Amino acid sequence: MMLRLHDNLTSGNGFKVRLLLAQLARPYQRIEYDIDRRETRTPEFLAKNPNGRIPLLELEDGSFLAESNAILWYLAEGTPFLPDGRRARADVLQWMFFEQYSHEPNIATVRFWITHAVPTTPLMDLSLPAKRAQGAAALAVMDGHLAQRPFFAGDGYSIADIALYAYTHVAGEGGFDLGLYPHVRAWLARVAAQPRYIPITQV
Ligand SMILES: N[C@@H](CCC(=O)N[C@@H](CS)C(=O)NCC(=O)O)C(=O)O
Repeated sequence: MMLRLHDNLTSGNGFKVRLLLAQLARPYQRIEYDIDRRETRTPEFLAKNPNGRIPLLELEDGSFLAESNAILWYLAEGTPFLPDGRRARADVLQWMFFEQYSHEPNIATVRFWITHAVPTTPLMDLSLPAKRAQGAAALAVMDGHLAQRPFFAGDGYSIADIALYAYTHVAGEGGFDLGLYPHVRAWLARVAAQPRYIPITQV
């Protein structure tokens, strides 16, 4: 059986996996879910991923792997997208954990609320200013790191860059001003210039 990606085309988390698969030139089947219609919350999908979220990679043996950054790590093992060396690999993990804790919950969540026209709740109103501030802080941390080096970890482009690129390059859709971060913008251009790069909505 071929790899099968359970996915949504607007999702940056899904895009991480689509981009790496494209750059690895690995064929796969893709199944689209309408997350606004809660298609990942059906009993059938929950049997595949009890956490009810895409991306979800169905492996050749029929088992399922969830969490975008775990999927990146699995696919990149043994390829140039995951560097050798204890320190370089730990640096990749450092930036992927940073992405999931300090970046994605702020930048991706605000983008989702806006682009999916999620009806406002009092909790969203309360948390929006903090999410904007924490998202901006994450972009500033990235800008500082990228002032010193072209990519996030190891000696070149890696899955740390893919993980952080996915929601950074569309941060403007959530109202974040990328004009404030020149080193981030230069890095976005370097990532988009990588061989076999695809845009977020391209399969
Ligand atoms: N930490 C997870 C987050 C996955 C996630 O939030 N997926 C969203 C789309 S980006 C989703 O499936 N939402 C549908 C839902 O929660 O019902 C990852 O990195 O894969």
